[in-house]
Parts: sequence; structure tokens; C-alpha cells
Amino acid sequence: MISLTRRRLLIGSGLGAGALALGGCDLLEPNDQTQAVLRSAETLTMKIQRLLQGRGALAREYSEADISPTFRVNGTSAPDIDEYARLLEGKFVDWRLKIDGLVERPQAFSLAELKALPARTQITRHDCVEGWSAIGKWTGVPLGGLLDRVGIKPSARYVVFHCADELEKTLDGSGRYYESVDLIDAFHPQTILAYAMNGQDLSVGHGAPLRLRVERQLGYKQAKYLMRIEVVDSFASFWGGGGGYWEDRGYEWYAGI
Ligand SMILES: Nc1nc2c(c(=O)[nH]1)N[C@H]1C(S)=C(S)[C@@H](COP(=O)(O)O)O[C@H]1N2
Ligand SMILES: [Mo]
Repeated sequence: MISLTRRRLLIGSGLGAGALALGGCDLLEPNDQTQAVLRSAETLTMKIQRLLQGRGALAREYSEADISPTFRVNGTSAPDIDEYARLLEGKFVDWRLKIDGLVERPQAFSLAELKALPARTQITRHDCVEGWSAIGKWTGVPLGGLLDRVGIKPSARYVVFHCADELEKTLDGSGRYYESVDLIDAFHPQTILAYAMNGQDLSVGHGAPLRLRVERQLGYKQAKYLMRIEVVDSFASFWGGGGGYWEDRGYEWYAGI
């Protein structure tokens, strides 16, 4: 397998080198034009990565012996929201995962219902942009199977994940954590909604009761505290329009590893 890092791929293209130079300059206020250049370089990167690796290529899986003895909790460690506190106190019996948007049969799943569905377990490495990694074992429901159950409409293009936590307290609620993936990643076999880590129910720190694992992408895509999944044709109208909490603050939407 050819292994090229995103940086090398970018440097290999004239466009990317320019985008990198801009990206590295703190003095330059990003304007629409530089944003457009950065976004097109990012789309190019995603296409090259998928071309080299294949749409369905699997992220590496590890053995039990590789599981990290400690796995850091990052970002929100406990959602500071009344509704979440209530659900946690009730051991998530009243929690429901809503799936709606561009689907034929909107549905709300209890944790017990999700746990009764066919499950997948995978041992993978989590890479955070902040420069740390950890290997963990995740068990959950493949997202693709769940989407097949509710039936996505032909106009569907993206899947948006709404979380319980506000990472930043704001008056308009724009500090709410959210994420999104396209349908290629949504139906990828390693994309699961995990309710267990290392053989135990998810802890609050790691995203109880349910979190996303989308293994070919960086840590910030792995949305914790899932409340609702919305199938859409565009994520432009959500919050900052970038498709995720960190994307709205400048990170790449396709965070390929
Ligand atoms: N809802 C929510 N999901 C989140 C975050 C967050 O703050 N809130 N942080 C992200 C980041 S940057 C990382 S690295 C991982 C951390 O997951 P962990 O706490 O299980 O290590 O969760 C991601 N998903
Ligand atoms: Mo992260």
C-alpha cells in the first residue's frame, strides 16, 4: 500500500503548496478567495486519498494486545446540559437516537434496541490532531445497516450527527458539537455507532451512551454523545456551514488520516 501523508500530497500539487503557504500564515485574514483555494485543495486531497486507497479500503485493525492501557478523554468530558444529566441519571433508559431528515421511515431507537441489532467490534487507532493517538476496541451498530432500515431518499448526500454537548457556551447555541460524513463513509463497513469501548459500556468521558467511529478520519470526526442523526442533501445551513464544530472553526471537513 502506498502511504502518502496529506502534507506530502499537498506539496506534490502546485495548488496544495499555495494553500499550505496561506494556511501557515497567521497574518493573512482568510477571505473568500483563500477559503475557496483551501477548500478545493481539501477536495483534491480527499479524491486522491480515495483513489489511492479505494472507497472501501479498511483502516488498520489491531489485536487485543495492542489496546492502549490508557485512552485520553478529549474535548467534552461530560455534557453540561440538563437533559443529558437527566438521561444519565436514568441510565439512558429514556435516551433515544432519532434518525430523520431525508429518510423514508424516521425512527427513534432505544439503547436496548440498538444493542439487539447485529454488532461489529473493531480494534483501531484513534488519532487526534493535537498529536496523540490511542488504540481502543469499539463495539457498535454499523451505520449503513441502520440507514438501510430507515431507508434513505435518493436526494440524500450527507449524514449529520447532533451531539448533546456544547463545547463552547454561546447565546445562539452555535457551540453545540456536531459532525457530518458523506454516504461513502456512512456505508463504510468500519463506520459504527459504538456503545461499548474495550468490552464495557461507553463511559461518560468517551461519549456515553453512543458515539460515532469513522475510522479513516481524525479524532474530531468521532462524535460523542449522539442524540440525533439527520440525513441531508447539504450541511450548508447548519451553524457555521462547515459540517462540524471544528470545521466551523477552520479544520478540514474531510479529515483523512
Ligand atoms: N460530542 C463531542 N464529540 C467529540 C468531541 C467533543 O468535544 N464533543 N471531541 C472530539 C475530539 S477532538 C476527539 S480527539 C475525540 C476524543 O474522544 P475521547 O474523549 O473518547 O478520547 O472526540 C471527538 N468527538
Ligand atoms: Mo481531537
